[in-house]
Amino acid sequence: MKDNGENEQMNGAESLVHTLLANGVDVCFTNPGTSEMHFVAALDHIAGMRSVLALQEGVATGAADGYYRMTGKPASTLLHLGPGLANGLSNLHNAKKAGSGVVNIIGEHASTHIELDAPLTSDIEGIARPVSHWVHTSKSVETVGADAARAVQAAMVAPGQIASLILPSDTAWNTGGSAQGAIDLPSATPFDESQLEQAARALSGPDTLLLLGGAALTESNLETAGRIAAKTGCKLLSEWSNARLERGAGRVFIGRVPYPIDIALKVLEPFKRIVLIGARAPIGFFAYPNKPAILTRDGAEILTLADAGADLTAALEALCGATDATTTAPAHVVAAASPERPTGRINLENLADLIARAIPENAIVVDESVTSGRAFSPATKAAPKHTWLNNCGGSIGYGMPAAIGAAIACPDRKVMCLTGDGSAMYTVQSLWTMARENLDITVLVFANRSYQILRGELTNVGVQNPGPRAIDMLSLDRPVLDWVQMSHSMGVTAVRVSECEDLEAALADGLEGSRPNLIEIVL
Ligand SMILES: Cc1ncc(C[n+]2csc(CCOP(=O)(O)OP(=O)(O)O)c2C)c(N)n1
Repeated sequence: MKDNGENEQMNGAESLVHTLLANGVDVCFTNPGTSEMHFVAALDHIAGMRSVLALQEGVATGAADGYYRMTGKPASTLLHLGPGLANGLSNLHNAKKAGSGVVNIIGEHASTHIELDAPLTSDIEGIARPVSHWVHTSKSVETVGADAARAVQAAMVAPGQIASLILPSDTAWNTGGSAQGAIDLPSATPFDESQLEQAARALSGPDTLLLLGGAALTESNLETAGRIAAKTGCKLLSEWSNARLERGAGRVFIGRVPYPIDIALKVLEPFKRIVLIGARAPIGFFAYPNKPAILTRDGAEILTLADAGADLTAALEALCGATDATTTAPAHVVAAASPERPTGRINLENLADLIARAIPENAIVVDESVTSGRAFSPATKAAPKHTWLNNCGGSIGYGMPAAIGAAIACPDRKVMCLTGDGSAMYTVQSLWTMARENLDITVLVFANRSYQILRGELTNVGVQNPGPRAIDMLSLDRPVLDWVQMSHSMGVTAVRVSECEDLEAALADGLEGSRPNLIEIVL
């Protein structure tokens, strides 16, 4: 970093880059424009920031989400004014719901230019606010460094927040910038100790549930939960969407509250008392005519011991002590097992088995498989140890971008990206970034050539016997999407398979190398 004497010469963009680096933000997922050129120039001559170009902003913001989940520290994004930010909103929404920290740097016109209402002028703060916990526009070059430090601080509020720093181009190009060194980062808030005794008393027997989410799902926290379950007889479940779940042989298995409303109601019906640690009380993903929105039984007693921003390890350990379970062996520890080798035409059951057989030790699995993945959780539970990432905001197009962020965060781990064909089309440009950065990602595209889930949802909302026009709006087969050609055109090798033997061979090939590759699975 330049010393104080040289700060006189530092422009705002340089003070921003130095400050981000000093505060541990050393990756930038970027799609810049003219108003961000000084930031680009600063990245060019200040060493230390890995800059990753994305061809659509949703790729950049989704990658920042995946990166935070795997490192626990924010990446930055560089976005071009209001429209560039707007393209990235969907995956910022997902990141916000996942509790991921992201530092968005959004270019703005020079302050003297805004009043002229040029074509790209927009209400950037207004666009940023719904997906951000913290929004600030730098007022002058002198404050850019301090503003950037506050942005990192805001992004690190547990479990992780979205910080959006808007940088007018004159604050970037003017000199007089001052870099801020490392600042204190916030720590998690304490859990609610006043609920501890009641929570410990509440858990007893199979009609009681310990429901976990967020940072409660690490390997060691799950082990603590397993001890509590063994001692009290309570059931364990996680939320439907988990930002990061550690699973596999040797770990405590935890199921998820199911997505389909009728099944979720059935699974939750038995529980009279529920203790929440890092999770919210279960609600329906959507409202459906004549179905409840609250998924727990009437009169269920629900206690929140710790919300997502609290110290969840401390909460679990305290609960373990209060239930006298500290020396109890954990329940639900999974023994290693592998399904039989399937053969013949691929269907949803043998697909799950093939994936379970292929997951490498220590892999990261990014899951946006939608209906094709309904059997994956039970089938893969005894695979070698791995990390599973779900889409937490329900806005599709998160999978391939999050896989990029995870691969950049963990270059020594294999990443498998499981995605529906409909979902993958939203951020298909991800393939180009995977190729350019030579990331170790194997993408499995489930080509059922339809928005299959919505066919089921038609029935769920009470539409009987949908006609051809309704079905046509949910069909992707006119024309058929050619994933092999698309992938090749962006520099990623690809194969198409429809038989188990071919998928098995393609997975072995793809996972053996360290280059990105794609397998189109025709269902
Ligand atoms: C941004 C966004 N647009 C639309 C939707 C509605 N939606 C939910 S699932 C889905 C289709 C998913 O298709 P695909 O990934 O092929 O999975 P499948 O349903 O076929 O299993 C759509 C369009 C959404 N969730 N998010």
